[in-house]
Amino acid sequence: MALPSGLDSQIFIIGCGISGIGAAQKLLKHGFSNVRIIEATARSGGRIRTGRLGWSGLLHCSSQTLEQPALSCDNIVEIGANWIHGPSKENPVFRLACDYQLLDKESMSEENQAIDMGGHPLFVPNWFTSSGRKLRPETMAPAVEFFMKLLERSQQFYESGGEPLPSVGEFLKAEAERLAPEEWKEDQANIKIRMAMINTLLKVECCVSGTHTMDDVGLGAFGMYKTLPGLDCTFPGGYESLIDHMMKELPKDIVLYNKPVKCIHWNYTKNGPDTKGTSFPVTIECLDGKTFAADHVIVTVPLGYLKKHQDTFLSPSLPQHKLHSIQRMGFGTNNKIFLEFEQPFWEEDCELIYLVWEDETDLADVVSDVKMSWIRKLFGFTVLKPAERFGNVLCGWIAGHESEYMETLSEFEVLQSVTQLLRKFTGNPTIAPRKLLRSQWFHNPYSFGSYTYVAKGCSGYDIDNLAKPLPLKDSNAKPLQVLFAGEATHRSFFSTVHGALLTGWREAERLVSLYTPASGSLSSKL
Ligand code: 6YU
Repeated sequence: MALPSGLDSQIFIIGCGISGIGAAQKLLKHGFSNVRIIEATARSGGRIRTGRLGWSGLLHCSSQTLEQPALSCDNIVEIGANWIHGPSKENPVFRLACDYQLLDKESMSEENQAIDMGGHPLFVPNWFTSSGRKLRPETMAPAVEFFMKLLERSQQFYESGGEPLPSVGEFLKAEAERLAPEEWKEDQANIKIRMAMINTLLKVECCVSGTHTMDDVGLGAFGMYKTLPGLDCTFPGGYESLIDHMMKELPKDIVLYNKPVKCIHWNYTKNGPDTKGTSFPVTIECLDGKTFAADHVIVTVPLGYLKKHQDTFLSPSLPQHKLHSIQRMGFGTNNKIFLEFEQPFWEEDCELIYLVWEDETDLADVVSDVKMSWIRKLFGFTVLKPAERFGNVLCGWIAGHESEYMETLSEFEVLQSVTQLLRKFTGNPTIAPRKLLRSQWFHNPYSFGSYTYVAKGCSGYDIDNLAKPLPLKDSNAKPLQVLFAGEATHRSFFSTVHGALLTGWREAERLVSLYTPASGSLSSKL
């Protein structure tokens, strides 16, 4: 077998999100010299995307503007990833952000790193109902506490097995209906409104998991997702400041932008004028007809893209077990709707606004008529803090098919619906947001949704299957032709930025250990 020459191997990375950038960084650090990233769009960052409310087009705060955040970073909004989930030493995104000095002091403090909220930070809430009432914390806090305990229980089946129902949604609803009457028997007057609140909390979970309904999320695998300690924090200069810093460490011309890859031909030997007589096992075919010969390709495209193009993105097609795992795994939509107000209508310390529909006492986290009632799926708003930096800005959250339908409406139509909603819930007929910006992740042709969840009937083996490189181990063909990274390929941290980064590093390391860097020849591991 003709062996590639090691550190001068032609390595292409498909996708310039954080996993692709991380893979490139690691490969270059280990001495690989022919590394290129092919990106479909005109920008780096993928699902890390910082925009500005009130600007046409998306801009991001560059690292230079960090020195004067109050003036030049105002109106920053995160269209994609928002928080570092679990910012503590074990989190590679937190470590990078600290190294680049991108976080404020409080986020980096030992106290914040030690706080462990199990993935559900306790925001200071305000509750509004569909009859324009504001509810008191004493009325609503027990519903939140009750629901959090059920959620914790639903995560335990991963370790213990024996899950009584197939999905998280079915379990949460059955247990809430069974236990609530007993739990609140001394407080009959509030049972109905608390059940309506549980409905709202189910919609919150749809956003957290990035799914249409919690009935689609597998109960047995729910606890596979691991949280890290640390109080979730944001980037004062925008999440894209992290991408900016990482990109500065790469050679200037490493990325080929605006080059969607159409097909990866593997187990395909190409000898041509541009390959200088060498034979390469992989040819990358771009949509514009351009081709690139490669020894190795690291694929980092989102699972949503793979689902959509599973039959054509690789040739020969993906092996059956990999295809089945791609089909089984979940990839859903979570969108944001940013609104700016002249004056806040929420309390000064409020961090989260819940909307509770008083008529939703039967537990269901989907709406019956998406076109007419999509707005009911929007569970509420987080408040962008501090107001001196962001202005009076709320971020509305909406998941599922209702969210996908929202994307098809004009900004004006969305603004109208949200304004009506707010007037109804606050009882104030004059409330009028003055700016709106919403994300549209489902209609993004290079993601087709927001992030991965472990769907009903799916397990960690599906994630492992997806991550397995091609050709499979028992083949005699050249090894590690196509490798798979991206958030969907991390067993414990899928759906996160740190998960994505770790997978980029993992696949780069797989190539590093294939070669012996010192001699530039294949290592004894083969
Ligand atoms: C996090 C958070 N967060 C909100 C929203 C979204 C996401 N995430 P990329 O897609 O970045 O890169 C691939 C590139 O490939 C891309 O540039 C494409 O253009 C390109 N490409 C595609 N096709 C191509 C082709 N054919 N040719 C060439 N190029 C091509 N994560 O840590 N904190 O707050 C959020 C959030 C609205 C959309 C998030 C968050 C997810 C991250 O953004 C995401 O994982 C990474 O950026 C992905 O990087 P990548 O490199 O893999 O792909 C119990 C339990 C439940 C489990 N869930 C827990 C919840 C945790 C997630 N929460 C998220 C919440 C928010 C708010």
